[in-house]
Formats: sequence, C-alpha cells, structure tokens
Amino acid sequence: MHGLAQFVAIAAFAAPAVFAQSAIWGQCGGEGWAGPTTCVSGSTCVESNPYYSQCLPSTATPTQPSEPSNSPSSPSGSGGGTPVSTGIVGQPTGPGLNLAAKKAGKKYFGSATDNPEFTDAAYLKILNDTNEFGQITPGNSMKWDATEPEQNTFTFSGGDQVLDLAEGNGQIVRGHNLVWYNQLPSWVTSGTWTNATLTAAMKNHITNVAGHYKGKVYCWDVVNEPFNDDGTYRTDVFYENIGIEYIAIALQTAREADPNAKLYINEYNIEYAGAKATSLVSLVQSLKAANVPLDGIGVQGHLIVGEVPTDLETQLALYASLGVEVAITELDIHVTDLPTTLPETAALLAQQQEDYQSVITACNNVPGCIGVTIWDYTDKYSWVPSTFSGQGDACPWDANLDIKPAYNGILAGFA
Ligand code: 9MR
Repeated sequence: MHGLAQFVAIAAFAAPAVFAQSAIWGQCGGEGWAGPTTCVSGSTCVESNPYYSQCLPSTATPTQPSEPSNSPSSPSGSGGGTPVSTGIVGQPTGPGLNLAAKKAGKKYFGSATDNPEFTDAAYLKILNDTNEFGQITPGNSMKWDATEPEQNTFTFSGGDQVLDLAEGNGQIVRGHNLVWYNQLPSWVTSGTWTNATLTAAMKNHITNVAGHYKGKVYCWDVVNEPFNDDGTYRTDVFYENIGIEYIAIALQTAREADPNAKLYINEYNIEYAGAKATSLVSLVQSLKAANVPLDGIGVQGHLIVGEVPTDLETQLALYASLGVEVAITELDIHVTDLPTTLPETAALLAQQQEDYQSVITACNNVPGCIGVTIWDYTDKYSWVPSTFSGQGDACPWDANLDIKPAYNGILAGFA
C-alpha cells in the first residue's frame, strides 16, 4: 500500500499541471465529462457506457499499437504478474452507482455497513451519498445475537442506528436476518429444546424483531442459508428440532409481524446451477404451492476474481420465473492470492472490473432482479480477509476509499 499511497499523493499534487491526458484507468469521456479525452501513452480511451469512457492499458486493447509507457501508474517492471502501483481511478466522476441502477430500471444499488464503521467520517460521507447507494443492509446489528442476546430480552440500539442513518438519507433498508444457523446466542445453540419450545422461541424472536422494524424495512432475509452445498438441508438447531417446517413457520410469522415487508430466503453458492440451486427451487415451489408467504430470493454473490459463474443470468431468470423477485444481496468479488500479488496487478484489477460488470449485466438483463447490494463498499471493512487468510480486495473501493476499476465495471453493467 506504500507505493500506492505515494502515487496517489504525487498524482493529486501534480495532476493539474502534468496530466493534460488521463492516466491509465482514469476517465477520458462520457456524458457531462469536462476533463481530458485522451489518455497517457500506453493506454487507450475505451467507452464503457454513455456515461463513462476509461483509459485502458493498451495491452488490454490489442487493436492499438503498444507504446512504451511513461505513465506514473504503469508497471515499473515488465511481464505478466508484475505488481503495479495503481489501477485506482480516484474519486467517482460518473453518475453514481445507485443513479445508474435506477436509470436501468432497478430499485436500488446498495451497500452493507456495520456500526463500528460509523466513527469513520470519510467512510460515512460516501455511504451517505444517495447517488452511490440507495439501500443499506446492516451487516451484523439486526442478527439474532445482536437483537436477542438473552431470551426475550431485546436490544435494538445497533439496528436502530443503521436504520436511522438510512432513513435520514432516504435510503431503503434490507433487514438481515431473522433465522440463521450462525451468529446465534448460546441460549439458542446450547438450549434444550423440543419442537414446541423452539418454535415458540423462534416465533417470539421474529415477532419482536420484525415487529420493532414494522413498516421501516423494505424486506427481511427471513431465512438465511438453509442449505448445505450438496443440496441437503443444513442440520442446524432449527432443522433438528422443528424439521423443514421451521422455514414456513418463520415466513408466516414474519408476514404477521410486518405485512408490508418483502420476505426473502437468502443463500450463497446458488449463483450457478447445481444441487444447492435445485434444492432451493424445489423449496420455493413447495412453499408457493402451499401459499406460504415468500416474496424474494436473495442471491448473495460472494465470488472470486476470474471465477464468476457464466450461468448467473440463467439462474437469476430461473428464480424470477418462480414468481418471486430476485436480488443480489451480498456481492463482493475477492482475490484469492493476495500475498504474491499485492499491490494488485493491472491484470487482476481489470479482471475484477470485468467480473463486476458481468454480475451487474446478469441482473440488468433479468427484469425480476430488482437490485444489487455489495457487502460493504470498501476493502477497509470487507469481511473477506479476516475469514479467508491471504484473500481479499473484494470491493469496488480500496482501503483508502478510492474507487478501483471494478467501480466502472458496475457502471458499465447497468448501461
Ligand atoms: O459481514 C459479516 C461479518 O462481519 C460477520 O463476522 C460474519 C459472521 O458470520 O457475517 C458476515 O456477514 C455474512 C452474512 O450475514 C451472511 N452471508 C455471509 C456473510 C459473510 O460472512
């Protein structure tokens, strides 16, 4: 990060005098753009969408002759995999991600956030920008361990803080989540339950939490991650004591607690066809056939750079065809081999940009896909590195809160 910070500082200081041309990855055109329309040597101005043209390395645009580069953002060495000092675009100059999503007919583009981040003024400034984000998801503070740490003792302070922020900005909130095997307090996981006692405890939790936020959240992830990757049901405390009926009971209870909230099942590794996706489809069909209230399928979208499923759009369309809305609820696309590639190579950043664009394009092409949420917008607060050692850099903003090429991939996907 040292080299990068240094570059950003130098670029910011020298930009007006030196760069009559845009740097590699910089903007070079688009509706309303008053800056340079030519690129530094070694890069070419390529239109991403009507709002955004970008200087791409000439190696990525083989129709252009390759010239020796003198850009400060170019690799200092040569050859594939050589670390480069940037790829960072700086601050956004385009229409904003939420505006682009809305222009494309979507309900929102949003971000997850978490309460400890609220002390970071620079972070909040971007989160509060409704041109970028029209929707917020609390990453942790509406979960069971946060809201009912002791049985029937409810604490809403963290969730309320996120809701208040979003309400103040005019951003909608996705409630996350009501029933999940993870982040449960020990009184749930270690309790001695029967079907009847756990059903009552689960209904009490949903009634109180969804009741507290009644009329204030757009939707709830009522049941989160009910399946194993092989398509079998996850044998968590709910499944073991109540059976698969816990899902229908949870949905019905949530409907009674907040009749206007859209009720979702949220899951990961359903971005591609397979056993898990097939089981989810069967579940949704059987819930619908039994008139259980269910309004949406959340496709989380925790993906890996270079490995975005090619059938994502097909899967989104399949889910929408079941008579529910679909949302990408937790998108991030992480790099798996950080130690050897830090700072990121231009190739990785370009691949990540392409990957973000293809995910957004998939949602854009499916009318039933109503919006996309990224699982926090900046690498500064991404969950990935603390969960997967040596992996990360998953977000469209870097840890310095500058946008990465991925940002432009999102814009291009909505175009
Ligand atoms: O972002 C959340 C992180 O701060 C928590 O430590 C983690 C604990 O399980 O949960 C993260 O959010 C998860 C979300 O609630 C459900 N889908 C997977 C997300 C990433 O783990």
